[in-house]
Amino acid sequence: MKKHTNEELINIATQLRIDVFNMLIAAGSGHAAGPLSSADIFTFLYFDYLKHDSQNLSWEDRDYFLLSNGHICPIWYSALARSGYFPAEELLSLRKFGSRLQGHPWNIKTPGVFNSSGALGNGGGQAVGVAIGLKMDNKPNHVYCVLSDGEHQEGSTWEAIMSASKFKLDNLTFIVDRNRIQIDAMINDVMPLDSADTEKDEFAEKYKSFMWDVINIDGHDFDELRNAFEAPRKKGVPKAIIANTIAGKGVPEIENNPRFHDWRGDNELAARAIKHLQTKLSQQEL
Ligand SMILES: Cc1ncc(C[n+]2csc(CCOP(=O)(O)OP(=O)(O)O)c2C)c(N)n1
Ligand SMILES: [Mg+2]
Repeated sequence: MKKHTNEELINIATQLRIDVFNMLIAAGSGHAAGPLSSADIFTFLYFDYLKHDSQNLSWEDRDYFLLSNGHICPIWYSALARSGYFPAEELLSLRKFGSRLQGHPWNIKTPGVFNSSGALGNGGGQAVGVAIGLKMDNKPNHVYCVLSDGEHQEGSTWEAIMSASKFKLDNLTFIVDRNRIQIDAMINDVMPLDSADTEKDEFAEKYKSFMWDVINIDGHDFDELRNAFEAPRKKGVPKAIIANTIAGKGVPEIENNPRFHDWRGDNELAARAIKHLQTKLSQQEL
């Protein structure tokens, strides 16, 4: 996989965000806040870090990537299309009857989609299973799984976290999109994961108490993403990268607002968002 400079990654991430809005307009529904908060994570993974080959899906040396919070799939689809898994024009078939790009990822149909998801709280356990399988086969491949913060309200996520340290899965990395919102409100108003005192860092402490190595980063900063992924692994210890992000990142009109967890067909707002992002893209390209 070709490596990119941070400037190139910023442009790619902007393009992926534009793709998301075009998909939402075409579908008339979907999700906006999570795809945008995780756009830089997906850009970094697919355009810089992951060992993957869109022309050779069963490449022996590939990394395994799983998405747990399946509703943010527009950003996954966009990253896959732009890295050659299927034509970018197909993105506009999001959520259409018979499309390969369903509203929640379906591994049987979509090239590059390794796991199906949508029912939250399952991807972590699936990733643990894959990592255990690779260890059993003495394979060196690595497993990466993106999860949302909302999924950490589910017991199954913590069972996966607990199992990963028991089975010494140093071939496993979780990336948490810590955007602090969930379906219709702020996480801390619905079911808090911490006391919101960032000094205390209690969410990271939870992972540490389950014997994980934890790195807290700004999930929109490519240097911080790179350093976190490249940080040496501790033998026998799984790694969690807590990517602190902004819901709806990139479009000020929708940032930090749980109302945009899902998309309710506001095409004028989508058009304004695309214009804003295209202006950003043209300025970056100068
Ligand atoms: C098992 C399960 N329970 C409930 C839902 C409904 N649901 C869809 S998204 C969501 C919010 C989860 O929080 P998060 O993923 O952090 O949301 P975001 O940051 O994308 O707004 C919920 C409860 C679901 N998809 N699966
Ligand atoms: Mg969230």
